[in-house]
Amino acid sequence: MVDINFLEKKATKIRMDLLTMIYEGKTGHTGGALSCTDILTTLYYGVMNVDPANLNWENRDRFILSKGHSVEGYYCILGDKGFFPKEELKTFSQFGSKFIGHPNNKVPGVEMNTGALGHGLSISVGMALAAKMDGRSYRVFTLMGDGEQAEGSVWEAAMSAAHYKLDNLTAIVDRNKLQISGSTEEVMSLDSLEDKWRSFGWEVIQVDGHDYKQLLEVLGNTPKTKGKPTLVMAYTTKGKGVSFMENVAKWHHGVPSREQMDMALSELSARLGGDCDE
Ligand SMILES: Cc1ncc(C[n+]2csc(CCOP(=O)(O)OP(=O)(O)O)c2C)c(N)n1
Ligand SMILES: [Mg+2]
Repeated sequence: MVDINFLEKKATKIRMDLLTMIYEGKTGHTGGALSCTDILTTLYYGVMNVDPANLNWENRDRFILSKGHSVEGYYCILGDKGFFPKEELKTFSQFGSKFIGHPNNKVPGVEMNTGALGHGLSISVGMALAAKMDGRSYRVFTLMGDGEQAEGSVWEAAMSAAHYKLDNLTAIVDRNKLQISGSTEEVMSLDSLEDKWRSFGWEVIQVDGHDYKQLLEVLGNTPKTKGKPTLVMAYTTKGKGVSFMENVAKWHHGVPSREQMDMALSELSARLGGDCDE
């Protein structure tokens, strides 16, 4: 099993990289990208079976970033894993770059274009169903936002995943309780979200979305119940890792000033304890 300290350091570096990308690209969904960094790091360095040298390997695990606006950490991880030269990320959000502000499948490692919320789960259901039909053992993971739960298409997909007994499908909700313009409870109340998923026939597991041990244990061992898709409700903090961005709705989409960048990078580098190379 992958070392927890390794994951923690890796996630901290990914946070520093994604902030730099947003600062240099002068645009980005900062809060949501920081919110899901630990989930993505755990998936890509500790759980999923993917091979950057063999993009079309039929048995690779699939990942769909349904909350596509939080693309920055995802690109940084794919670059770090060697899906493309990291240098290319310097073109983020520039005219003509394939590294646009939402995932697109011109980027090696990205399975599907996303960004219009509410579609990642439907695509994932198709991929999981295809695995069952073809007798393949790969798993399918998708990450949704909690604001995204207001999309009706999420629930059509949820219903069909249970109907087809897609236990090779794991959906994660980044439960940071904020969406674009304020709290999820104010914009579209969700509680009890766990009960909703359970009533749709899913196995529901709650985790602390910043606790690598819990994430590894749960994401590494789905399905818990044969014949049921799994919903991992990951409780997170939007803007996690940068004190002045945490739980502040306006950082949903925001570019730090030079001074704010320096503060953010110094907070994060303090967590590395002097280890900046690995
Ligand atoms: C179909 C659709 N409607 C609206 C938007 C605009 N939008 C972008 S992000 C966002 C809020 C998403 O909130 P949440 O899912 O909670 O994401 P997170 O908090 O993780 O950033 C909205 C409404 C969109 N991308 N797609
Ligand atoms: Mg949210």
